[in-house]
Amino acid sequence: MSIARFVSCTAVTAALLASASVRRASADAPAPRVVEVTARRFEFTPAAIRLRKGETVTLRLRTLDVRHGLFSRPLGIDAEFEPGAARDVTITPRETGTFVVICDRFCGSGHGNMKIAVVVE
Ligand SMILES: [Cu+2]
Repeated sequence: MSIARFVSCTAVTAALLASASVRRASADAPAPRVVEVTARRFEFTPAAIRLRKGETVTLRLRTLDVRHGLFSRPLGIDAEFEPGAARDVTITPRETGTFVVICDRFCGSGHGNMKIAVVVE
């Protein structure tokens, strides 16, 4: 094997190893913490959630009765979920503060009270 060919093979091997380790790193990344959120007329459980700024979290949304929504512009949440299936919404809060997350699908007379206080620390 010529020197040039050896160097070329070594470079290709190094590149393959580097890309393999990048793939492995992302595959090994811990799964986001899952926060279960249950909706029913006219409340969410839990009514308050604490998150950490920069932490990726999956909100697993379920409804016990009718279709509900979950909306917060600052947190980037805009989801609708129906009976019979969980809906996952993954977010990474970028700002600290307290955010009011609302149901934005009309679900009855108490709909306006459906809120979650999300505290990002
Ligand atoms: Cu509602």
